[in-house]
Amino acid sequence: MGFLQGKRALITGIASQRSIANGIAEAMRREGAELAFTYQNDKLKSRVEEAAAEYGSDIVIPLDVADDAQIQACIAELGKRWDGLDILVHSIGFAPREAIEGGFLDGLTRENFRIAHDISAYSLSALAKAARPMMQGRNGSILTLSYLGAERALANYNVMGVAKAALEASVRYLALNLGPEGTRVNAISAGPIKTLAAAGIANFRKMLGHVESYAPLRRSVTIEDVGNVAAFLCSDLAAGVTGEITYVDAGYNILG
Ligand code: 0WD
Repeated sequence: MGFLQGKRALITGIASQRSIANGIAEAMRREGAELAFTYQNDKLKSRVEEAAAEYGSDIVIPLDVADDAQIQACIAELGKRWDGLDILVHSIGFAPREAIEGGFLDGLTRENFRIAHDISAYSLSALAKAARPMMQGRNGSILTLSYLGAERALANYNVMGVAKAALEASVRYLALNLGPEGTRVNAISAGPIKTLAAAGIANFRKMLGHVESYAPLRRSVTIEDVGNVAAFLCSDLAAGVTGEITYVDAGYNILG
């Protein structure tokens, strides 16, 4: 029996086969969880429906986190199928392209800053708030995805790093707020993985090469590596862990 048997998980952020959310869905399904999915727009609908079918699910709900009404509608829709939710996976991030290339100030505008924070950071708390009634008292677990650029100044990551810092602080405040009702909140800080979101970051291949040469494990990580840790963190095996940022980066973050 898998260690997520009997758990129900909502997975956001599948945009392609390579999405980290796909690795997470695969591991959670393998461990026995029942899954539901969201898709950002009509372009992604059929892709997410295919992925869902692969994981034995027919719950596929539209969700653009930029829209408050869609956040409410998504949870309402989920509530028609499930009477409770055990796991919420937030695997969503976005910043306008010109803000994640060149110097931090080059692509900086009030609007780019707002969008990066709205989509990449605020959406976690907004989803947590909407899902709260469905998650209360179930030893539930919320998980998001962060990156080392939240705490170190990394070339090109720019405003996304500032948004990830807000995301990581949100993890701690959500953990404090939701802990008394039994819900845990954690993040995985993943090493670079070639996905659609990553392709938007200038010099991404160079970053990947650097990790492969210098990380203690001398390799980059895969969506399977991240998926396995995500499944563990959202399971009762991790019942004592909340408010944490867990690195799945082949050890890269420990380098001086
Ligand atoms: O190296 C990497 N790939 C890392 C990614 C290292 C460390 C962390 N991360 C984070 C990302 O910042 C993100 O938070 O992991 C999370 C998942 O990213 P991913 O799997 O690397 O990227 P991708 O497959 O592109 O999925 C992210 C998806 C979007 O994809 P695109 O590329 O189409 O923007 O987030 C979704 C969307 O499907 N997304 C939204 N979903 C709902 N509403 C929205 C939105 N407004 N915007 C983006």
